[in-house]
Amino acid sequence: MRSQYPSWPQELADFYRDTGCWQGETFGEMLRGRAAAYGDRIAVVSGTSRISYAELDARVDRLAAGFYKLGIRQDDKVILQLPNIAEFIEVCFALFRLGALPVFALPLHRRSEIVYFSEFTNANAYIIPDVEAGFDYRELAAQVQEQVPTLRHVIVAGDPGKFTALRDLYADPLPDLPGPSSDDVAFLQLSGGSTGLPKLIPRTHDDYIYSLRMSAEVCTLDEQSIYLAVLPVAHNYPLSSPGVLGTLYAGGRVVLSRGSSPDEAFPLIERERVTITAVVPPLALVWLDAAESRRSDLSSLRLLQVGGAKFSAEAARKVKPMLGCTLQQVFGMAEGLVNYTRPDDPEDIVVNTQGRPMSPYDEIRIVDDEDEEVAPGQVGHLLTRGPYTIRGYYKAEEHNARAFTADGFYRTGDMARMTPKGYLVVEGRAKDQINRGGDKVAAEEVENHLLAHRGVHDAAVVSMPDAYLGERSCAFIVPYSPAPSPAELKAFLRERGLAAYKIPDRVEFMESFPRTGVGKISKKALRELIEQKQQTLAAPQT
Ligand code: OOB
Repeated sequence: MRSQYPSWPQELADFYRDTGCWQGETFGEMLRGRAAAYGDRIAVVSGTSRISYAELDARVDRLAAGFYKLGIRQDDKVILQLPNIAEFIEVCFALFRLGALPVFALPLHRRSEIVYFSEFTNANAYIIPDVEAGFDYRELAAQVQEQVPTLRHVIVAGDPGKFTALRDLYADPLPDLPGPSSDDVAFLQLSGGSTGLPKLIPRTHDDYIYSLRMSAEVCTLDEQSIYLAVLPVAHNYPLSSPGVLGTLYAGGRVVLSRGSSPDEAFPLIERERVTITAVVPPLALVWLDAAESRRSDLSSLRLLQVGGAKFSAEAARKVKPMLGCTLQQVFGMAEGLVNYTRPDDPEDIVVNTQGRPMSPYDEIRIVDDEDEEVAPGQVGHLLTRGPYTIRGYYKAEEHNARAFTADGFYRTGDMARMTPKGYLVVEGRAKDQINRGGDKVAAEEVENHLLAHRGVHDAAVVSMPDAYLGERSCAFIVPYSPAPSPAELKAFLRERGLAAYKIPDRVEFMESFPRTGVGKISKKALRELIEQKQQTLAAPQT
């Protein structure tokens, strides 16, 4: 079984233990420890409920017992697709305690993604809300279950319909439940991806808890910290950088928000006296705009984290004057490495760089196309290795051989340079991905879906610049005759159950694709083409 989860070589694992990075603690133990230390202090605020550390710990024990009675065991995979509600945290820790692995789906994932995760991980349970943001997840679950009969349990937070109610599972705690050890994989996180099928990232208790500890330290979290989660907490950034788990690690308080608009977030910041929160660049722009016209008191906010996609220096400069708090740029990846600007860094660094690695044991290499290190300060491919960066994706041997160097460095796919002070500046991307305001779209995945349409002879998906999202996606199509319309193609992708953010923002038709010298489609030429065309286009395509 373990070979499905590539791991660190013994020598490095020993090193990370000897240096105290990995401390042999599991998530179950971590929560137990916090409950003992902070008892009645509020750990989680969600809607009208306020849950103390002791209550959270007790509820997690009861839920773990319920999952166990249902038949969920160590190393079982459970697709978790909950929004930002307290149940997300309870389910996570209950599964962690059992040694069952949550697979973190995003709220926007639909049939195509969920069926794939379920089949690929051989999951036996799927946990969903009833209706969220106008979408009935029970209908989605019914469709998924029809296609994947091995998905035995659908568990619903809220009105269960024909499925199992999460609230009915809480049972008397079972003593002596078998649990995982700290070097076991705790969950599977999603990769932003650049391949036809999404890759899954195995993170261990040891490595992830280390990343929480370092994140909490770098962000100077303590028991007084109040973290507001507005981004979907299944994502690595709001989950652990320092996010929900880092805040609980530090004994602080997590405030969960289902929405991220200023209308929802600002009153919560004011009411709960939030000290730190995390946004993606487009959301930062919305908040900056709204700060002027709204009278919410944001004075408690100490740190605004912006990450997931490049934040322009121009917007970065506005954060302090307009929101009254310090900006922290966060450049991270679900595979591991997280870089932060430090709260006491000078303005020049905070505005113009994407931070530096959080751990002294993060190893960074910046190399050319031949894997040779570039001269200091030059732009190159960013490679990394370290105590919380994975050594391979789950069940992806062939891909791993390309995505990692022989000595275990992860090829991030990012183009970056390092300043003399050791800060990274992201200069571009070599991977075939569109970063749509922090939402990652793997071009090949969308191309494969497009190729399934009988009017499509060939397809190439590229990014196009966008003032708000940073990038949007454009699908170039070589059609068969009669050519399908853009609306027809988009509807086709929706019917195939693809998440909405992956559906191309624009569709362009051409007779043949520009090719590179070796005959590959030249995506560079396509990007230039759409950029030129965009400059002459007035209205967006519907
Ligand atoms: C975070 O994680 P992922 O896995 O969704 O995406 C990782 C990729 C990076 O390789 C890079 O291409 C891009 O997202 N990225 C940034 C960035 N932060 C992420 N590109 C430019 N500037 C930044 N600040 O996105 C993630 C995970 C943990 C913490 C923060 C972000």
